[in-house]
Amino acid sequence: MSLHSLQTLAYDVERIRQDFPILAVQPHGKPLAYLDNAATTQKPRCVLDAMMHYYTHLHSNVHRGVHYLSEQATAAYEHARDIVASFIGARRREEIIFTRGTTESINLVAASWGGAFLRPGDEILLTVFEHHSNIVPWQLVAQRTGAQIRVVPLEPDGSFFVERALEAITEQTRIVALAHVSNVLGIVVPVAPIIEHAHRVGAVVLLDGAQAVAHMDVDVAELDCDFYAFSSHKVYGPTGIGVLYGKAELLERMPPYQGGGDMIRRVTFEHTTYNDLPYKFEAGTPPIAEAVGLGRALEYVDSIGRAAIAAWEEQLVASCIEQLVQIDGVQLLGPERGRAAVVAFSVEGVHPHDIATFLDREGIAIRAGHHCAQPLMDFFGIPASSRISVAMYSTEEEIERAATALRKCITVFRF
Ligand code: 7TS
Repeated sequence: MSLHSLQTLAYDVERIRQDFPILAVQPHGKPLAYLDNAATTQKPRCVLDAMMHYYTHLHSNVHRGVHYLSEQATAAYEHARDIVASFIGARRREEIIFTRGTTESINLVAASWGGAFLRPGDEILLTVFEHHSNIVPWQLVAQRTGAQIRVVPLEPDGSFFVERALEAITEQTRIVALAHVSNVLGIVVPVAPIIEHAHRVGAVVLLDGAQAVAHMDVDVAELDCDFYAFSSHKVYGPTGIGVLYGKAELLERMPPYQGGGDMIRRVTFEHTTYNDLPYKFEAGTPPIAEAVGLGRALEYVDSIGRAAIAAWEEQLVASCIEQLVQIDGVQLLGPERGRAAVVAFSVEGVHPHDIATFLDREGIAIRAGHHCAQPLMDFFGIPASSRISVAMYSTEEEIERAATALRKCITVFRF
């Protein structure tokens, strides 16, 4: 028996589901099938408890008081940083910066690194499947600096060829910013050769890990990426907090992103000196309870096991694709293999919003829209698509319910 089958045999999804109180909600009187996990994941009770415990026992502001609660809060906040560092394999805790989410992490790099180091004629390399949050910050900094945006195209069958990315990296490339996992195509991008080649020409690499960290092992030191961004709420943690990993030597050379309390060492009206990493990039009172919640979420993920979760989700995605491609008129976006927890599709003659609304009446939550990837929708020549995305608590039964409801929906709506 393969390691995968052994892992999924041992996987007790019903026990895991017990940890997520929200899964008991019954939309329209139907059992909830929450299949919109790429938008955000649900939270296990231990995360909610950790945040409640923080507010009922530890809360104060961090890094500024000598009193008991301030020390407790600071310890809890900084412990969360250690958990994050260890979760993504950062060598040093100062390389972990807490932000509001993936979006802010990317904006930070674009504004600070981009603002300081990009010059007219420099190239920023993106891919056609980037989320808007990995496009617009680069457009803003390109306008400011005169740098150019270049885009790695896709093959018509939706697959992404590493060769295309390698070809697009030139002597002018200063940064390659790309999704580790696409939130529409679901593909796990083979980033290693891209990172290696980018480094050869002296470019840095930012990976948008928003759709990766909940579904696979991520080791930033092994990847050797320069920046890695992700959001807590997509990995079972609270909203309002995210992470930017950056190599210390780069972060040291970058100017602050925002000014305010905590990020300074000494302020006069004439001159300000900045705090050490990571505080130089954490202006103002940070999301303390959220950091505690995120830390607990990552511990929870590791208590289930990332390999076990990946194996479970892989089976669900394979089954989902198998069922969808058999439905007349369903067009899968992206390749059938090499993907993480996301399955987007279009249906000939039926609008994605009608599909999502129809499924909602059955208690099934899926996403319909452009998924904040309008350039990719343009590439496929469609305004929107539907998307099923799974998490550690998803079940085969939920996938079957979605496929059955989709079949029913198509017969109702197509004429
Ligand atoms: N990058 C990718 C690849 C994403 O999927 C998302 C959110 C973001 C960045 C932005 O993350 P945020 O937490 O800062 O908002 N993606 C989605 C989605 O696919 N549906 O809703 C949000």
